[in-house]
Amino acid sequence: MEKKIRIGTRKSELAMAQAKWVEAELKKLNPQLETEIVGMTTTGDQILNKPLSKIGEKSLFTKELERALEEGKVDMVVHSLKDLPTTLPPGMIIGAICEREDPRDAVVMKEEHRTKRLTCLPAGSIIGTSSLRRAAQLQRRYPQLTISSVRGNLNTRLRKLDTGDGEAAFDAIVLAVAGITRMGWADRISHVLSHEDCMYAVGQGALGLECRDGDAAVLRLVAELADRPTRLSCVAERAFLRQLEGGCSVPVAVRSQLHDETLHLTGGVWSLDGSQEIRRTLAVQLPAGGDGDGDDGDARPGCSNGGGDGQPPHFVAVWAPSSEHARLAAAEKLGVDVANLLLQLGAKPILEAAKAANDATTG
Ligand code: DPM
Repeated sequence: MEKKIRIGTRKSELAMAQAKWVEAELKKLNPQLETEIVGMTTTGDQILNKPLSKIGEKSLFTKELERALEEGKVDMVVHSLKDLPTTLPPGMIIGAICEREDPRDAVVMKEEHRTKRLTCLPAGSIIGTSSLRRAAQLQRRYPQLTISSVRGNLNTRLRKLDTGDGEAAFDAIVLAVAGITRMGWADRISHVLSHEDCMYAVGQGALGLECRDGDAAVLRLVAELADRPTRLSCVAERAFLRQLEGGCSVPVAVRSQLHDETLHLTGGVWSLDGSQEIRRTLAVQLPAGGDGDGDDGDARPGCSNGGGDGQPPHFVAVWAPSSEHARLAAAEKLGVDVANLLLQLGAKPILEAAKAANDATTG
């Protein structure tokens, strides 16, 4: 590729670290490639005083970046996949999902509690998170603890924990292992939460590379960074979320595992206080096909909008080579099936009540 590749990203330290990682991986595979990282501030970065779930607008962290992509000011945008809505604006596509880090959440304790687990904290201890998903699950498992909102970027949150500044004196905060690790703070993790304690967000721990659909050169380039197992899991998770019509404003969580070509997906929904829970697991045996690692083969990046072979062009906005289409269709169906099962079991009123209650309180 002759031209310089401009990589768009938010300006937070985490987002910058993620963009630099992608840039380095691209250069490993293409030593001649010229690249530039373009950092941008988004609406979401400017509203620091409200919990995410209360800001009320989807794509808060992605809109400005997508405009730059559309206008050709950047050639791709690096996102935490969990911040990318399941439906993208027309003309945009997730060209690749990179290998997932540990998708789980972790507890970071205040210094004096460092070696303790959540179970050992005194009643009334304050746990900081503004994720409704974490709050509902933790409240259910640990009713003796108090969950309190904390926002700001990761640096700000850790500082609030360590200095006791701000809205509450937190005893611990809960964050994604992936983010803490990418910031170089893995040593601050007191313990990782099991799936019984807290399932993770859709797409958590994976990076999504958003591109212009039809930009064959860039799609070909990013396809080299795609990780097949991560893509399968994340397509199932995203299909689950889309079918539930969930987002940041409701407590929804997942867990997925790929063992010997069988994909297992657990989905859950909770009331805001965690008192109600619906959680089920389904599995699918993925069809054989493709060429093993599946990322080149007959891949024709950029032709995703009209293969003429009757296949859907992409899966929950994720591009894939046609050698993977049958498996991804199965993964997508798994996500839809788990969502439909939860809906049959009464997920809808729980989600609607959570949405209404969340909208009614002021942030
Ligand atoms: C979304 C949520 C949060 C982020 C909601 C959720 C956490 C918000 C909060 C959709 N995006 O997880 O239920 O704690 O107030 C975000 C983080 C990462 C990506 C930080 C984190 C980490 C990297 C990754 C914010 N987005 O969750 O600790 O998961 O790849």
